[in-house]
Amino acid sequence: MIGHMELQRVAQKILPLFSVPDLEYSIQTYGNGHINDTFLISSASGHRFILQRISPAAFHHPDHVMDNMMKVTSALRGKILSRQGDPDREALSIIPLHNGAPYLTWEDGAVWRMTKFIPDTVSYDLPENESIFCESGRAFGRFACDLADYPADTLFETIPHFHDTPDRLRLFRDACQKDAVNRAGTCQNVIKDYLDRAERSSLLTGQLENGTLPVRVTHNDTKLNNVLLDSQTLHAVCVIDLDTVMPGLFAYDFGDAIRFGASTALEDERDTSRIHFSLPMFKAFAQGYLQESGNMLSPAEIDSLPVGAWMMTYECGMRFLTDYLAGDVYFHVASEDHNLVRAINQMTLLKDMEKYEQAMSDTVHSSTPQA
Ligand code: ADP
Ligand code: GN1
Ligand code: MG
Repeated sequence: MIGHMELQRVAQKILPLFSVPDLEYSIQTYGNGHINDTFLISSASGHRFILQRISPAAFHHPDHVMDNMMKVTSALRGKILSRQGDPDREALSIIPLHNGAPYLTWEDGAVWRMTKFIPDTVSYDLPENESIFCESGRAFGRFACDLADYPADTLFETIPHFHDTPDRLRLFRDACQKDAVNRAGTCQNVIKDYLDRAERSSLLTGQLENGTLPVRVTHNDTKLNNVLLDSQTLHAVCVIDLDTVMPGLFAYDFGDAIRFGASTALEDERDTSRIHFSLPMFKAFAQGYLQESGNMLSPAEIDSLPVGAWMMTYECGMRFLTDYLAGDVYFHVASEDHNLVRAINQMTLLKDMEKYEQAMSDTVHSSTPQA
């Protein structure tokens, strides 16, 4: 893995190749993403940009990521303009290189891209109140509507089988068996918790395969910190982190947002007594999401939303545990047991969530606008 100093050095070196107005910029690491390397680029005259190295560990075809990103941002800009919005604030804007190319491929093969920094916004790792989470629901609901007429089959699958939970289970079983860095012995209980739930892993993929649930254009990584809110009004401004926009199910987007934001604790909280499922937060997100998108969801899709919450929590926890067993090759980690802590955290949340299945179902039905 490339070190931090080396990344800064490359960032410094490639900066003049991008079409930015000033000659001198400071570079600082930015944000709390687990995948890409993100830098804030600022000049004395006040120009700011986001420079990112797309993670080669996560994305094996960064050209596909950029192709999707260009298509999706252009479609979103069209929708934003048609409702008299501000496309430079409500959508990501790609800054090309001086030679017109939309991104840079560095000598080691890694892809770097630049976007306009969207000023006067905040992103949260935990919703401070229900209205913040409701706004995030609105943002993803609007995102779903804005891309509803976009042909999903023209987008690349930037990570094949990304939310194919049975496939994630297969990779998890492989990692348990290989036990590449001799860690399986230390976490048998949590491994068992995940394996005990294997039977439910195909609930969504089964309905996708038999046509009960339609393929949609989805974001697939709907964490609260992938939405920027206006720092004054706290209204949702822009959905970011478009690397995994591809064909998927609405249940994935709804579910992943719930997994992250309807927990009373951060994803890497170690003290399991602090981790609970929050039904009020679930309600807030469901209301925001369904107010915006409810009219276009089929009855089967509405029914699938609580299943999505369960599935995304199960799947993400299993992905953390798989990465722990493989020696931390995918997610950024800050300590040796970071991925294990996250996997235990997600399992704790999942067990609590399992008590609320009926309440979740009642909530999505009562939050859906009547036709
Ligand atoms: P990752 O895939 O690693 O999560 P993101 O694209 O989500 O990377 O970026 C990481 C963080 O950087 C975001 O959570 C957000 O706080 C910030 N960020 C990214 N793009 C922008 C932007 N255009 N304007 C302002 N902040 C941004
Ligand atoms: C990653 O990129 P970021 O930090 O927004 C991951 C998601 C996980 C999430 C868990 C491309 O999201 O799938 O749910 O971490 N993104 C990718 O925090 O794997
Ligand atoms: Mg992100």
